[in-house]
Amino acid sequence: MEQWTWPPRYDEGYRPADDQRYWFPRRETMPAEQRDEKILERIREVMAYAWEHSPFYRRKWDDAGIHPSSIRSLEDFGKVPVVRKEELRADQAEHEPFGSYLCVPGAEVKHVNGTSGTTGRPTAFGISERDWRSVANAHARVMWAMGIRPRDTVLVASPLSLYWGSWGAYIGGERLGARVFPFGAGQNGQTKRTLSWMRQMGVSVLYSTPSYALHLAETARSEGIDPASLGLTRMFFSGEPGASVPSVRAMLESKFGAKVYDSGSMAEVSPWMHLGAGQDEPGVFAWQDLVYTEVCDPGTLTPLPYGAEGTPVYTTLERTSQPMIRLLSNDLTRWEAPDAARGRTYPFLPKGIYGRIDDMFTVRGENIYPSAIDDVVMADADYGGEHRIVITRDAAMDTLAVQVEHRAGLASADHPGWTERLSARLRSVLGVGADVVAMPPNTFDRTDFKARRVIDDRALLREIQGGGPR
Ligand code: 8LE
Repeated sequence: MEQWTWPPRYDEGYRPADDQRYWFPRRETMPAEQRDEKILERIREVMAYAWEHSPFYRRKWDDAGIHPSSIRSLEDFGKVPVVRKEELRADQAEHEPFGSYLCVPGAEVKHVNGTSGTTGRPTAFGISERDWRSVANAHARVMWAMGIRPRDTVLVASPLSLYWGSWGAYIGGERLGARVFPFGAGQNGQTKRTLSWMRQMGVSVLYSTPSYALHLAETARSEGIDPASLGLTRMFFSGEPGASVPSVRAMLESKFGAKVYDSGSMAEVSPWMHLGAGQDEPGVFAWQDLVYTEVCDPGTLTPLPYGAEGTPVYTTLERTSQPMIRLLSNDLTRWEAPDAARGRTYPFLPKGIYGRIDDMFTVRGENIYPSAIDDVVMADADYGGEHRIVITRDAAMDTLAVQVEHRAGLASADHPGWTERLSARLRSVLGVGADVVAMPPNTFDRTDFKARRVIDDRALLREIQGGGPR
């Protein structure tokens, strides 16, 4: 049952006893150095496979003077050039519809997903049946680590369309033996209907984005329903920072009275839950035997040691249709060495993924992530449910303003004191001041999916000044 081979083989009939902590005890708890030896073997196999089947990788590595047989250590592997999303997009435009990194005959592609395509050309994911099953098995394993069991009913409350997030959660829950409920999200009036279906079906586990769960809680309140009465025991999230942002996590836990788990990397490297399931604590493990994760310097792209902060670079070890070999995420995180005290001997990302490097901005020399601002304002007792982060250029100096909804019932006489308090807290956390502006409750749109809270006037300014959009 517990095999670890290339290409992957899974026993579809296997399921641990309910009280077993690990789905695959050996793979999850083996000494990390032993696992690394196996990972190197696997990487060599995956690279040899891609070399044989993909003109994209062969060309790329040829240009860099690399052959799979020259990779003799994980350090050697760290020198293999990264793949950027733009390259995948360009390759797909040239080699419709799945790109020359598709390593199986087109007829073997049985599932199509894709990027939403809000920026640039959308990318299609062509997934073979074998890969679909590998992802289902991997996700079942990570969801097991979150404490999800066959007795659970799992509600998928993200869009069931091109988005791999929803399908990954769905097939993982199904493989685990739970009852799965593909309700989706994003249609008119759907949030209220979600609430009534949740109650009727006795949903015990929710999957969505953190923002949508908060929206769901708010909608429940406006319907006179206490979200804690919905009966959720667990909630797991992906798609955006939140589940490992302390105040967002605390808000989710307290509103729903349920345990919160973070997960998620990028759809391209599904099983995307290979970053997932902390130990009833914020943060995620990097399940290295599923997708090998390196944290690299964002400038030089060289791998960084444990303890460092950098950008994750991912390599799928179980994908055969569109394997990703050193895909650059352009996200930011910090990672820690495996610690046997955690049970699973995987590296640990204590704050999960903070956000995208592109979303980071610099005000008076300080690098600021929107998720750090979320953490401060959402921890406040008078926070009303949404906020916006506005960056403007004022006389050649970048300034930061945060418009924050206050809770209903906060007297207007209390607004100045409140905004000053928030401003002081932001200053102490971010190192720069921010103008905080009090806004009435329900000023801003809520999201069914991923939040977009940053309004960057400087980008507009650059565009007007002729630089064009970045
Ligand atoms: C912080 C992982 C998935 C399927 O849920 C997803 O959102 O994939 P997608 O649409 O390719 O978007 C990937 C990006 O979402 C990442 O690069 C990262 O910026 C963000 N993201 C996904 N999960 C998390 C996340 N950011 N924490 C997460 N748990």
